[in-house]
Amino acid sequence: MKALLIVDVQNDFCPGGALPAPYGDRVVPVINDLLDKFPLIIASKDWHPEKTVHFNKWPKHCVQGTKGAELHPDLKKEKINRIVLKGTLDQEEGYSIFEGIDIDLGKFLKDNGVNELYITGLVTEYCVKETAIDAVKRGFITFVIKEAVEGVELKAGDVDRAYKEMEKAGVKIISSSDISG
Ligand code: VGL
Repeated sequence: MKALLIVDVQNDFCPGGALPAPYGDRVVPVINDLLDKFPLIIASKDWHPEKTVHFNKWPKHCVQGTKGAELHPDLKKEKINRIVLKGTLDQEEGYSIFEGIDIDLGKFLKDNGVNELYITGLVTEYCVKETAIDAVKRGFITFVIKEAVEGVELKAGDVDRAYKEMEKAGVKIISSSDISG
């Protein structure tokens, strides 16, 4: 069985947010169009405390309970089966969705018969990449849907390097039109 993962499609990672992917909001309609093709949909939220080691590296973003931490308003949230919060502790980075606190996601997916993961969301070079590589390590057949992810591209070439790293790790990069169902 396949599942869709929606990584951190939150206001702070979209234009106008605290740590925006320049075109972050473009993923929203693409993801919305995919929702009916998946029997199981998990979304993550970066959910940081006010003070965390994570903010030594990054501008303050996705602070628990703030507007910036909310999912993008146009995302069809009613189709999401579970929401996983991550990066919740002050000594934690929380890039991979498998580090979320609410459930042991790897176990939950396996218990539900999931063997294929389709990854979407924000941002390509960090949480998407870490989640995808983590998924391969945990034995899932892992796809990243290229129209459904966006990067921040802090340095020119970062997004390309992230794709190469994911492919090297065994992640398959696909187009949303490749998905049946
Ligand atoms: C992310 C940078 C810092 C992400 C989170 O969601 O990809 N990127 N924190």
